[in-house]
Amino acid sequence: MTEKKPGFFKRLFGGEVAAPTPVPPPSPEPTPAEPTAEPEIVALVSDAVLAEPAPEPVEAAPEPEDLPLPGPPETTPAYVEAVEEKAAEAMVTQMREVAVPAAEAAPRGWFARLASGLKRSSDQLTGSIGAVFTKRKLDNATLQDLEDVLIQADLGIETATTITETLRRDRFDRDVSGEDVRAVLAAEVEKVLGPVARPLEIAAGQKPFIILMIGVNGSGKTTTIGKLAQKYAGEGKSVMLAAGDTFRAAAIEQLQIWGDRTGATVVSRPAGADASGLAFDAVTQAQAEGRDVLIIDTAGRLQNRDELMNELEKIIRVIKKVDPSAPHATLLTLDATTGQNALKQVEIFGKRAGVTGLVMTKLDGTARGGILVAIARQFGLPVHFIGVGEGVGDLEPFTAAEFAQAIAGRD
Ligand SMILES: Nc1nc2c(ncn2[C@@H]2O[C@H](COP(=O)(O)OP(=O)(O)OP(=O)(O)O)[C@@H](O)[C@H]2O)c(=O)[nH]1
Ligand SMILES: [Mg+2]
Repeated sequence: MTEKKPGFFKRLFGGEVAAPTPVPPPSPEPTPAEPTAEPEIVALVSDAVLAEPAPEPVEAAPEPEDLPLPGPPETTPAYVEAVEEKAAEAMVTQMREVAVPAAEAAPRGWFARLASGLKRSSDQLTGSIGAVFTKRKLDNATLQDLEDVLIQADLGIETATTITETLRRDRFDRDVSGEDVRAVLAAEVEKVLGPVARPLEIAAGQKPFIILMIGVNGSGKTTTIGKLAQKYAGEGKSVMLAAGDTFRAAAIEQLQIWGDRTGATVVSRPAGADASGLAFDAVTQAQAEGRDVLIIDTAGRLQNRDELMNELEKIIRVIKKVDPSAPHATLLTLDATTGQNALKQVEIFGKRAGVTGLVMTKLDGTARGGILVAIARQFGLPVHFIGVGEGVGDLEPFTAAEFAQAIAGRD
């Protein structure tokens, strides 16, 4: 994953990164009401379908009474449910089998881990910049090519324009190296990200400090909760987790595993229970037990599913009934691989749920880390943490200078 892949320039223009069209790509994430859209499940369905022996060629058309039941088996609710259950079981088994992952990453320096996490983004960007700036004096065509590269890297049109205009002003008609451009890029990215790189302060007087974790399906909410539980428990805080994703199969057990790993108490209700009721219980219990931190998980939901966003608003209303000042932090997890759709997620979750801060996950698995710059410029919301891996140690406080250096491929 961290190895430099050949042909990134081709991939850039060949389609791995979306073309700079204002139309957001369809979200890769499923909706809770459409269980077949779950990526792992889709994969399992395809595997199951692929694993089936190819039908024998038939000599003659079968009589109507010999025809199989109508509809392909993978579309029947029972089949989908069985596949979903299998996928959930597999995930939980995998989580149980894997020892706390990536604690082993801890001895490596923070910048090294960030740089290796962001390598795909920086390789793509710096490789493309290098390709544009081969033996060329800085002219209009080069600047145009550079602007295209920066836009394709999801940095946003304004940042792309600022960088090219800075170069035009300072270096026009002169030899410019890739390194010169990367320095300007890093400086501009840092300027945009500086104001949003703000730590999540756990107010000492606020007990319990209640964090609500929200986001689209699979964006990394539960994993981030596990990482945060580890961090706060490590600081000597008493942590409680609430299994507010009462919808998805195995979500409760997934959180319980994180509770076991980190020593945090997990409050849960049976699957299918009302999520706001669970939130009410959890806040009440955390108050009664004098916990320092309560982190509430929620089911993944697409921002355009109105009824699911209503449910989220209800969860927040119910939390406020117990503690009117809560939630003290409403964190939106954004999957960096989503690209441009993340902008819509921030906009709508922000309006409906009053997002107070962002966590960007999976920066290690994408060439699209530049989207964070576009989000910062457009919304100015604090970015508290970034996820650079699946392990418990792979959550880092967000710092602008390091991120800027790493994404620009500078050491
Ligand atoms: N590479 C990488 N994987 C991550 C990161 N954060 C989470 N993941 C993985 O992403 C997948 C989904 O993470 P979850 O934490 O279950 O996501 P979620 O938002 O709780 O998902 P739902 O509850 O289904 O909405 C898991 O396989 C995680 O291990 C990260 O920073 N880097
Ligand atoms: Mg989850």
